[in-house]
Amino acid sequence: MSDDLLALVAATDTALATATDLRAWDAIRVGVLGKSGSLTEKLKALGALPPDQRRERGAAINRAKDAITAAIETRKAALESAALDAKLSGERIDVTLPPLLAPPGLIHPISRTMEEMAAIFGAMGISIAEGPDIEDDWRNFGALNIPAHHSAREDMDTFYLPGLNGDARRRVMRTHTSPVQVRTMLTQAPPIRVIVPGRTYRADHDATHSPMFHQVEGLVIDRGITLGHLKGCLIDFLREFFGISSLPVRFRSSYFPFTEPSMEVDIGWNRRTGELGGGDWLEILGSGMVHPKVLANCGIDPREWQGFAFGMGIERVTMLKHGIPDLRPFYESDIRWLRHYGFSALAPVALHEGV
Ligand code: 2U9
Repeated sequence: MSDDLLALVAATDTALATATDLRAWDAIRVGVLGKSGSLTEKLKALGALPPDQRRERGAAINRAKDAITAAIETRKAALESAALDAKLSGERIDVTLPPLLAPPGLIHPISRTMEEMAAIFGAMGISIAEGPDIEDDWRNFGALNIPAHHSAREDMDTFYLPGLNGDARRRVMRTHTSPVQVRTMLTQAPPIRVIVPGRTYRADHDATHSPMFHQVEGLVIDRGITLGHLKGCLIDFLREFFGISSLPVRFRSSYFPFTEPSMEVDIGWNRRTGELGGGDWLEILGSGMVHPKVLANCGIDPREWQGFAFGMGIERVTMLKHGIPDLRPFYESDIRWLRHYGFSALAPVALHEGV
């Protein structure tokens, strides 16, 4: 390469090194390779050379052009990457801020009720247990003192599934969350204090029944547990949950195979207006002292340990608390319904504010 071309390559390198932005870089590119650029002018001058010098000079100019083009592209990539880094470091995003344009997501009333229950019972020292939706016959019925051919099995309109991998025993979609308490007793030594919120299934479908609904059940086992503990726990829960400190609560004797004695629990409400606290009674949950046979079935000695249990429908208490008139929209994912009855994700349950 001749001296003038070497000098041009070196001068371009020096100029590129001093270019600090893409505008300065482009001015250098145009000054060398543009229509009237210094290298373009040298190409134009080729025509004036005698043919024997033209070929050698042409090849040398092309080599210089290749070197200059490579230097220009390398510098461009470096400047672009520096510009991107500068832009990104100036654009810090606070991902914890609520979205400005999209409407915020809402918490479904079922989830909200479960969270409120977790907070209220949690403050009493009761924790949450979970288990599978598909169970075996023994955990859903047998262990709970509901023998084969017992009417409770028909009452619950059970969905059955065939056994797995050639197992002849049919499986059941759990008709209540009680099998989770059975699992808890079989795997944990007492004392036990759990609530079990979750999906349950019964072959029932009309305006007030859904084949899938939600329950929360509770189980407290310790030495010397009495009906007094059951009553105190449930009265406190109901008054806290409905936000009425003087809510009337009544215990009425009943029958369940898994508890003895058993009680239905009613709260005061106004039959005409639906308002809570009034002079009529509304059944809201079931409860009782865990049947000694159930404790024994689950490996717990009923002479040493006693317990109480309760169960309620989550949809039912949610409808009552918020004046929701119809069960069906709970499962329809209609955004208009959710906007009306949903809860802000940014205002989670806070016991000290009341739930
Ligand atoms: C074990 C021992 C005892 C759970 C209980 C009820 C009473 C009850 C119903 C209320 C409305 C279900 O959603 S509902 O249809 N539940 O009345 N449930 S005592 O007793 C248990 C559970 C597990 C091991």
